[in-house]
Amino acid sequence: MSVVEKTLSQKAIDLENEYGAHNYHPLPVVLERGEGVFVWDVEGKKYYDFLSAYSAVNQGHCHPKIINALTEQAQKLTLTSRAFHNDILGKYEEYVSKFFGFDKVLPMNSGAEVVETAIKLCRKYAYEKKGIAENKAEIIVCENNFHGRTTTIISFSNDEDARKNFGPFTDGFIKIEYDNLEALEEVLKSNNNVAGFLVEPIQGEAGVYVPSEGYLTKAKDLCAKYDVLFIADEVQTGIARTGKILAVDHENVKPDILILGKALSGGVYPVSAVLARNETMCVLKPGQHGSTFGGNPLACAVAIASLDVVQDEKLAENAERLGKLFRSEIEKFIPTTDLINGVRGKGLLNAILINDTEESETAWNICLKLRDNGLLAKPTHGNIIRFAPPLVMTEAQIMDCVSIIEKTIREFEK
Ligand code: IF1
Repeated sequence: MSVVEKTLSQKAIDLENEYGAHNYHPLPVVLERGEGVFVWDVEGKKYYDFLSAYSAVNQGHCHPKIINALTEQAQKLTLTSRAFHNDILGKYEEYVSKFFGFDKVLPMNSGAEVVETAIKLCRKYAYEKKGIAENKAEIIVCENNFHGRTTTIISFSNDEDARKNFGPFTDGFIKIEYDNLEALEEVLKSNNNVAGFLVEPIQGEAGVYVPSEGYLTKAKDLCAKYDVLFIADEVQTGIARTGKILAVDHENVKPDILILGKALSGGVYPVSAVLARNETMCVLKPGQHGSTFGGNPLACAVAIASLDVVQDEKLAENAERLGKLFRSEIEKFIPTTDLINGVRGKGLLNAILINDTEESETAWNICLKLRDNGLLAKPTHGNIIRFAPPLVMTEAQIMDCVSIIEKTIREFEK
């Protein structure tokens, strides 16, 4: 190769830069293949994936059972729209409803779509079943939330990058501090127009912020007391990621509305879902909500296989066990370095806190070094690195990853 010739990676990056919108700042690595907990770049270098596409690939890359379900269904029937029935939608709806213990499901595609769907459902329920005056419904949300990118969802974000110059915004949201029950009750007590409380059981984008023990139980109780729907966004925390099938299961909380996406398809295809009891879901009548691709045969086949894998391979139990091991290993390491302030998380959704400012480049530079050492992760904010490997990881592999992380931090100290 002559010195002027570009690497395959650089060519791919240049193409994205030239022809793609610049709405992302990816880590410079170009992947072409994935299998289980590993991905390979175009030069053939192998990495541990420690992001799992933001917890979409919980079942591991290209899981053979899921890929089989996809290819088999793809050769039979892919899309009918909801103008007609198809022979797998009902099967999937029964499977997913029973799997999570709800009466009914409403299938969509992306995470943002199901957050939108939940908001619409919650509002409609408030007007038609609770008697809130039209256009007066309010939904309580939390500071530093991340629920997606639509105009309505960013209306209640407090991330300036996500909001700036995208207005005008949607009204009807009240923001309170996360993990603060007094703030929640204060609003519930003083405002009769509250229809719902939308919350992430662990705040992912905020830096894997785990609320105090009992927060979700008490928040749910408060919602019940004031007749307000408790809406759990488990797009990132759901499907075994935190060591239980749902993160709310750690506190035995049953949401009134459950929002799922990402790993519902094992990262193979966009599949998302809203689940609720009959009384709530039945406010939606034909023509009032929908999606061309929502509930399509491919999505149904993929989602059934993805949930089968979670159950058959006991991924929740594995995440719980390996998560504890990971945090205890990192905790042992922390006193030996000045670079890490702490580790937190649940199951295999974890973050390490870097001893530097939010504006610093330290976490980014550590991620570049981790990449060089064969492990891919991405900072959230300048001083937090999220660690979320596929849940099919083995104990030996996670110990290998711990040593890569420790070695990288050591190199960094020099
Ligand atoms: C991106 C973060 C993770 C989510 C929750 C809904 C959605 C998401 C709790 C919307 C999406 C993604 C989107 C992704 C980055 C990523 C993310 F860093 F931004 F916060 F996972 F932590 N509810 N989260 O986390 O789902 O419409 O994207 O399918 O590139 O924006 P979507």
